[in-house]
Amino acid sequence: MPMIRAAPFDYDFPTGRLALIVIDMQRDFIEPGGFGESLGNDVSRLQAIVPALQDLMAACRAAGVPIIHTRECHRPDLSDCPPAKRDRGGPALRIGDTGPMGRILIAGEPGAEIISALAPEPGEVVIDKPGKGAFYATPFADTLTRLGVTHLLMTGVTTEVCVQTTMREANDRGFECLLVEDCTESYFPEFKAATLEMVRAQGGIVGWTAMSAQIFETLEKS
Ligand code: C5J
Repeated sequence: MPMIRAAPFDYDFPTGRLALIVIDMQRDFIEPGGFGESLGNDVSRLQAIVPALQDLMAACRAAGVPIIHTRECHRPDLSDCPPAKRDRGGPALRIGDTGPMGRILIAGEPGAEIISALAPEPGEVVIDKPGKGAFYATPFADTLTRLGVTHLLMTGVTTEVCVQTTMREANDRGFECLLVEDCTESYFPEFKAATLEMVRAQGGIVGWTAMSAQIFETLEKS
């Protein structure tokens, strides 16, 4: 079986049982005027991973590796948004408020859309999720089962919030997860670094990490 050179050790690359997971590459997190900026963050940091993620998505599409996208968003009536999530911290714009890209983190609004540079292609699954993790209150688990997937390449934003939560949820369900270092980003560089360390510590207690170059190398050979 092909392997990806990864940390803390090589990662199996079972063609046909692998999926690329792209977490929350939405305008609300990545562009000025959205949810991320309303929380006081510098959103330009997240834009830096877009070219590497574009290349990885193109390589996966060419190799027939399915891509599953997620979007963190809520119903327009906010019935799936707990007040604890909406009110905590008193942000300048709360979930459901109207900002420059429509209502913040509401399904169907411009800000909740995936950025155009990483737009899903027809036939790719897009999971709308009300939580930080992609398994909570979504068909994500059923989708992975339907596709026969056992190994997940994890990417997207933010590393220590929705990406890490989803990776931990997946790990608990028996998936083998690899976090792609140059295809994930945080508003806080030290949180990204800590997440990479904690994922691969203790013999890969949550999973693996590797740069996208290692994945391209293996995709080309497989
Ligand atoms: C956050 C996310 N950071 N997608 N969401 O609130 O990580």
